[in-house]
Formats: sequence, structure tokens, C-alpha cells
Amino acid sequence: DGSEIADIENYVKADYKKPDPEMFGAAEGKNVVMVSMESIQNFVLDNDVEGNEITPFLNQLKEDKDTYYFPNFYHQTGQGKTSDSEFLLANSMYPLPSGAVFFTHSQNEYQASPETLKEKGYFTANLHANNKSFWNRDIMYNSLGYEKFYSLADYEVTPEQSIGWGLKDEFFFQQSVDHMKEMPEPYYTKFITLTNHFPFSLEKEDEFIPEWNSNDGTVNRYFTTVRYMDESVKMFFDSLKNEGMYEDTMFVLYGDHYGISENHNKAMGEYLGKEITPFESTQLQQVPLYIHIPGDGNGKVMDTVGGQVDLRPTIMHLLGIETKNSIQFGSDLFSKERQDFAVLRDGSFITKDHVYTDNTCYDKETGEPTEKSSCESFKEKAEKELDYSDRIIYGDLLRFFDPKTGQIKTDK
Ligand code: GP9
Ligand code: MN
Repeated sequence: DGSEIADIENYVKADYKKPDPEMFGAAEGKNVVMVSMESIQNFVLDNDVEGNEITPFLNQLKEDKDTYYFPNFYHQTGQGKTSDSEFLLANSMYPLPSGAVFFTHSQNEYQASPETLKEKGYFTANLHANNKSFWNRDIMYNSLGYEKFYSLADYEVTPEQSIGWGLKDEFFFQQSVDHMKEMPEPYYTKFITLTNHFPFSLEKEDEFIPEWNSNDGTVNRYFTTVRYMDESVKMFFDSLKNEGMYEDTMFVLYGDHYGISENHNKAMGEYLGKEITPFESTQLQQVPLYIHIPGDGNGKVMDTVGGQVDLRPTIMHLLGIETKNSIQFGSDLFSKERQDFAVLRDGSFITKDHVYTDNTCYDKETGEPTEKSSCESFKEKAEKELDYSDRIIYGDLLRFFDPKTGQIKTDK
């Protein structure tokens, strides 16, 4: 009953961080375009393979006066991969320690952002050129309150325009722009890319840079497909500019999860010129986050440590929607009250000065193990948040919470 959620509600309320009044409503009334960039990790940014830049568009976008760029942002996904990142984004809750919540708990009560935004007059949609039932998306998107899912059936997919898992990103974006033209405004949309997916296949004619030449073919190809995705996102921006659909939109670009697993530590060590220790492995879970608001002009590098769980309150506040009545584990990345903190799904966590993983507390500056006590207070927070989030999902506890009033329902 409602008593199960009382402790959780108390914790969440106490942990709420007020929005920065300068940023609250900074994108009010605008359309929202989120791009889930498949398998991209931070280490490719501002980097090259044998002199060839890997992400020229994303590198330049960081410098844009309208871009807030977050270098200390982490994915928090588990076995549900892309679907876990979608879950984090919509709910500001953690995915499950094993399995994919999109499959195991699609019938739960959720109080997800698409539902809230629909009430505020937004048209909410997902766009992804894969079979609609992949990751159980067709079912789960209904539970999360999305109005429309443009899936495989809504795209024209020819063999020439496909590689690996399906439609190449450039054609996906091209056809998606046509779908966008039909959408009522303001719209809140998520575009899920695919070409930079393991095993990172690409035809020669689509290569902007050659593969790397280590003994690890996966890592070699990864750079080339990342470069391809970077170009596709650039083309997407260009066509929105050409169509006059750019100015009135807020863009949120983020990485869904890692692309290179620990099985490739040898080649990664060779590429990065350092041994991939558990500390480095944890830091490699950093994924890009860009918030780009055309015309804003105040863009900067935001050093705060955060993760995908923080996206929902951040985006809601930018749209001028308060979240203090919500059950959420993240907090606004622009809040002046924020604590630097990200917990990964395996219990590892990152703070301003430390990285905790494998039962070891590391000094973030040196990467050397340090006294466990330095990590202790955050360890409790990390465990508590994951546990509370799991309990909500396993017990379907949002049934007992009224997000309108922020109160527990007593009559059940
Ligand atoms: C599949 C795509 C990739 O539709 O989202 O899924 P992933 O394997 O990365 O979870
Ligand atoms: Mn993915």
C-alpha cells in the first residue's frame, strides 16, 4: 500500500534541487528534439585516428555560443541498453540491476515526462527505424505516455539505404524531417540512431575516415561509424536549418551507453596510451551531453558530474515546468544547489573528487586508490537510490502516488 512509498517520497523531496532562475523556462514553448546517439563515448570527442578527426561536427558544436556542453556526464544503463537509457530519460528512475525494465515492467504505472508534456499541450513522439516491438517499445511507449511512434513501417527502407541493423542514419534523419513537418507544435521528440551499433559495419563509400589498424577489428571500425554518425547529425541540423525548423527548437544530444566493452581493453589501452584500470573503465562510461538552444547565446561548459537520470528534471525546468512534486532520482543539471554525483547501474559512482568502483575508492585526479572513508557518505546515497528505484519498479509503487498534488494516495 501507500506506506511502502512514504520513505522514498521523503528521500526524494529532501533531495530536490531548486532550478537556477536564469535557466528555468529558458526553452519555454520551444519544440524539443532529442537525439539518442548510439554507442558513443566521450573518448572520441576532440580526438583523432592517425590524424583524422572523429567527431568534427560534435567538436564544433561544443564551441557554439548556444550550446551547454557537459563533459562529466555518464550513462547509467544496464542490460536493457538503449531501452534503459530511454527509461532513465522519461522517468528519472534507474533501470533494473538485471534484465530490461522495458520488457519486465511495461504494465506498471509510470508518471513519465511524455505524459506530463502531453497535458501541457506538447505532441510527443519517438522516431526509430526499427521494428516497433524491438525492446517491447510499442507497449512501453504507451505506458510512458508517448502519442506516436514512427517505427520501421513509417520509413522507406531499401537495401541500398541500409547497413547492419537497418536504415542508415542519414536516410533515417532525412525521412524523419518529413515526419516532423506533419507534427503539431510544440513537439517533444526523440530520434534514435542506429548505424553506430556493434558490430559497426559500414560500406567503403560511406566512410569519411579509414578504419584504425590495431588487432581489434571492433575498435578499428568503431571510429569509422562514429564519424559517420557525426556527419548524419550534422546533416540533420543542416536540413532543419534549411526548412526553417531549427530556430524554435531545443536540442538535447546524448550518448545512450558505451560502444566498446571491457573485452576490448587491450586495444583501448593502445589507443589511449594508458592501461585500462577499473578506474579508467569507469571514466570511460562518460557519454556526450549537449543542450543546444538556438539564440540563447549564453552557452558554456558545465562541469557538474551527472547522469542520464538527471535529464528529465533538467529538461522540464528548461521548459518552465516545475518538478518538485515528482518522484525522481535525478536533479536539474543547472541547479546551483546540485551535488556532483552519478551512480552507475553496477553501483560504481562518481563524485567531484572521487570514483568508486570494485570496492575501491579512487582519487579522481590521480586515478590512484585512496582511503575508503572518502567515498563512504556517497556510497550510502548510491545504494539507497538504486534500492529505492528498484523497489518502485518491483512493487509498481507509483500507483500509490499522485503527481498532481505530490501526495501519497491514502484511499487504496
Ligand atoms: C535497437 C537499437 C539498438 O532498436 O535501439 O539497441 P541496443 O542494442 O543498443 O540496446
Ligand atoms: Mn544502443
